[in-house]
Amino acid sequence: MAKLQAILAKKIPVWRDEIRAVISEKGNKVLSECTVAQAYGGMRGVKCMVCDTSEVPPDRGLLVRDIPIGELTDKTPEDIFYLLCTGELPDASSRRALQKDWAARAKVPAYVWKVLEGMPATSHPMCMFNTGILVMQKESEFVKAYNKGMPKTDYWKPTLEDSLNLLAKLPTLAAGIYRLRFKKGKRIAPKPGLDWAKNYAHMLGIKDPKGEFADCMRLYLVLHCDHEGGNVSAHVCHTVGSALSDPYYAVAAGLNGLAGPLHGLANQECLNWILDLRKKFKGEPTNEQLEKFAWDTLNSGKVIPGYGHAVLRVTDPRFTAFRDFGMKHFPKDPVMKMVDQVFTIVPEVLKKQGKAKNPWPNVDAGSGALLHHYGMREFSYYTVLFSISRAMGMCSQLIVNRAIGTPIERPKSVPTNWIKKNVP
Ligand code: NMX
Ligand code: MLT
Repeated sequence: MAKLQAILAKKIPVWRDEIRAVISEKGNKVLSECTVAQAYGGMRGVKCMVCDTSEVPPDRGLLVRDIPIGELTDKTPEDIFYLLCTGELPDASSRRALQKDWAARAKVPAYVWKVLEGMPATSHPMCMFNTGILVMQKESEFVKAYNKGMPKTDYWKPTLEDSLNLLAKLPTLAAGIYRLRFKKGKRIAPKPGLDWAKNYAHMLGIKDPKGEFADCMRLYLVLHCDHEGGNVSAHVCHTVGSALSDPYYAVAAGLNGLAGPLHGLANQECLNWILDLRKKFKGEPTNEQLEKFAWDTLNSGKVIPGYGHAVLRVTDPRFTAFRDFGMKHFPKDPVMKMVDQVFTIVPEVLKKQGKAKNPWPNVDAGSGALLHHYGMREFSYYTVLFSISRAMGMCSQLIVNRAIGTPIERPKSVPTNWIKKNVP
């Protein structure tokens, strides 16, 4: 991908100088403290890593390279990947170049399908997706160049190459898994000339006479792109990548974290929760019934999926963008209406309960309603969609980290006895 490579080659020496200067000027200054409660509590709020691709200020939500995600909702995933990697939105010719590049690399090797076809018919689509990525590890250009003894300063180049190869194939892989796992018929080949998101929609084979579903896929792939460096999937990917494991290993590792119900799997859980609610009350519940259902969930020791966040303290702008899309295209859809009704009731319930630090909806609270509307009703597939997009964030973080020479991740742990003895 000559254009992206060229712009990175220009920017990377500048980033390296900038970081060297920051470390030399502020290297001994304290960024954050870590209390005993934080060490036991998932390191919440401890500022101890750097991520330049995106940031999540608790009161604003996702900024991709300083641009609020709400201002990027009309972009394509190609725009977003370019922005994540370089800090700039592409011009039309750079966007087209990336589209063409991805299209040229989109074919998934035949051996991948053989492995996936051999998996149990009840395998979770996330397990199939991550297996598909891992099986392709043998293609890694990073491994080849590393084994030849490339200099450290070049690590980012084959990392970019692996990232482009991998990202280009993800829609083909994901669509093939959808059709295989849910018995939708033969795989549909990518169509020349279509961009990443449109091709994905095309290969899924969902009826789309007005092109609205393809636009929904575009939005989906844009909104889930990245969420700074500390979320489970990004952090895992970074840690694995810091051992110089190649992007196939690192991204698959990160996505295994995204497959957890407290992280990306919440989107499947969330729609289930809403549909259970509809089933229980045989249609739209009253506000009182909804409130009681929310309390019953909490009192049974479960979380309300799609609500709360480890960093955010406001309504997630990604939720707002999905809700706006749904309200624009199908305001009367019964599930969409329920997403809205839940939004009016659940934050108040969570506030009353007083446990969750953030009572507001996160990205997963409304995304499933859109897919449900367009006829994609296989909930266990929803996190795969999240994954295709989030792989852009993980890959761009890997590229930047290799470029700036981030060392192996190795924080210090201490035993409980050490804390008892040494912390006054
Ligand atoms: N429903 C019920 N209880 C909650 C919720 C919720 N939605 N959110 C937080 N809490 C509880 C949490 O379980 C904890 O309880 P306890 O003290 O008994 O352990 C307490 O409130 C304090 O938790 P927080 O500090 O507010 O949240 P934390 O940073 O630990 O966790 C999440 C963040 C996102 C894991 C949590 O809010 C949650 O489990 N939400 C529901 C699952 C979800 O929507 N996950 C998707 C997140 C976005 N994504 O895509 O990754
Ligand atoms: C994400 O998009 O990764 C989630 O909102 C989780 C997080 O940021 O912790």
